Amino acid sequence: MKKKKMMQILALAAAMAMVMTACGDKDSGNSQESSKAESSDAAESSEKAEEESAEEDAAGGEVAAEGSDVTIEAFVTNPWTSRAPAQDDPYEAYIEQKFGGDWTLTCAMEGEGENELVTRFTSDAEPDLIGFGTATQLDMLYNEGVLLDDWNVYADKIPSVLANMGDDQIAYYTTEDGKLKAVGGMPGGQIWAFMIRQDWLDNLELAMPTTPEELLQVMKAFTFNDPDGNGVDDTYGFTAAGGGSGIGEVAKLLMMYGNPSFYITDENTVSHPILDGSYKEFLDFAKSMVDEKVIDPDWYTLGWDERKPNLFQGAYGICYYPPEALMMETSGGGGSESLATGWTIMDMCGGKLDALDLLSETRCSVSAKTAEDSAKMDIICDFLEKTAGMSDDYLNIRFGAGIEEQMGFVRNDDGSIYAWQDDFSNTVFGQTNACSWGQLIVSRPANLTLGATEVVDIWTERAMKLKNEAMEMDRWSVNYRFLNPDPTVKTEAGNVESQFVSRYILGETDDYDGFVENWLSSGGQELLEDAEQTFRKYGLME
Ligand SMILES: [Ca+2]
Ligand SMILES: [Ca+2]
Repeated sequence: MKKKKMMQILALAAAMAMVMTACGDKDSGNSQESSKAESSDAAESSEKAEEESAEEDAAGGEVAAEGSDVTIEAFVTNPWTSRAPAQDDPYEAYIEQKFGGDWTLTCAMEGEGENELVTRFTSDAEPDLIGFGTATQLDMLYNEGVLLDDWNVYADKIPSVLANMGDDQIAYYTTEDGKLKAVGGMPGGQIWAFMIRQDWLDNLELAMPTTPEELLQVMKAFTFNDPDGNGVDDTYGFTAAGGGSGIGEVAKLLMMYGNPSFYITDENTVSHPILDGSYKEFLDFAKSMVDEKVIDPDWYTLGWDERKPNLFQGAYGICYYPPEALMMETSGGGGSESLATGWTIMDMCGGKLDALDLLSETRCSVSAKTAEDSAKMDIICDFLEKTAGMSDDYLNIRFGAGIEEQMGFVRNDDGSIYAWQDDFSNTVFGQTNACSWGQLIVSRPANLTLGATEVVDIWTERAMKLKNEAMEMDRWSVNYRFLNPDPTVKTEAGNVESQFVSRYILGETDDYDGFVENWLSSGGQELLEDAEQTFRKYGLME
């Protein structure tokens, strides 16, 4: 079982690394970063007594459903789900028994979601219900006119879905002429924060840093003053997992100095950290960190997974990580229990954390052909409505409660929910289909916590406490989360940025003004204009 857990966590980490890489872009408001981090972010339990009967019911439903002439193919492109569905899928049986129809699930290969969808639509074999991993995939098909034109038509069948999405998310998916392109779960992704070792601060009699200068001093002490008191030079102030393709979490230090992306100034104009100078301050801090050797020297090359053993063994004094995932993964990775209480949320040293996610991790729609079939739409709307929010059907499908052994959830008096998965290899992160089906309807409300044991342990206690603290932190304006620029332009400008950042930090160039010009002419100016247009479209600026 230990080994299984480890495998699970490794799989998690791999998925996360993928996400982090994919999210090198700070402009992608709705980004996957959080979501993927789901890996880290992951997480999210029932009455065992119900399990057996549920299984029997499900099995009975399957028999009946296979006889149904209403077939519904669900198709998901989220990178978490890129594997073949299990045989004799109990989730499929549960859904068929609950909602009717003969369902099947198709998971796109990792990174191939867009291509596979295009192929399906162009060969007249479009799936019915599609869970899009990115808004770009949704827009591509919606703009081709091959998806349901307007979900508002079904408003009376999915009131809970629309209520849970929230006004901002609905606005994001609403076209200029008032049509709703897609539906999603509750807004939110993994909650990330800078984490710091309070026990090391205490050992060295240091206070929580509150400015970048103090932070650098703390990083030095964490690197050179034996903060863990073992007499060995075996610690670093900071860590990142650049994976050879970027600066990783170092980029998040920008948030000490200013907005992480495009924003509306006090003068009602649009600006960006690259243009307002805060980016330069961040670069200088990052360069000092590297020059002073207070960050793991492998920070630029280590992948997300490769860095984990050191992280779990307590080699780092500061990291950028979802606190919930840090607790869960450190526990699963064999970290000392002292790390459960050692890690705490770091002050942002004059800055703020990034805005909470505006969107849910997946957005769903149906093909235009499916929309013409009222029998299919009745079943699909019933499925979406009854799995909205944190309903029992949602928790069962998303976390296997009542469907698989060793999984369940508890509703606490304060409204929070604790979901537990006793065997990670057989859970939402692992080999069953909970993750895949769940990705159609995924929501990550902050009051949902996931643990590895039915009884809440120290790691889970800390995870909940730290997540709640992170939720209370000051955050930069959410406006940038509405941005959805042309992906080609964003990529081009992003490449110019990441190349310069690496060279600047490594001391190969100091031509910041030249970089700004290059960035503007390589898509930055277009992104600036897109941002202003978007802010005006949503009524965020005059
Ligand atoms: Ca079926
Ligand atoms: Ca030491």
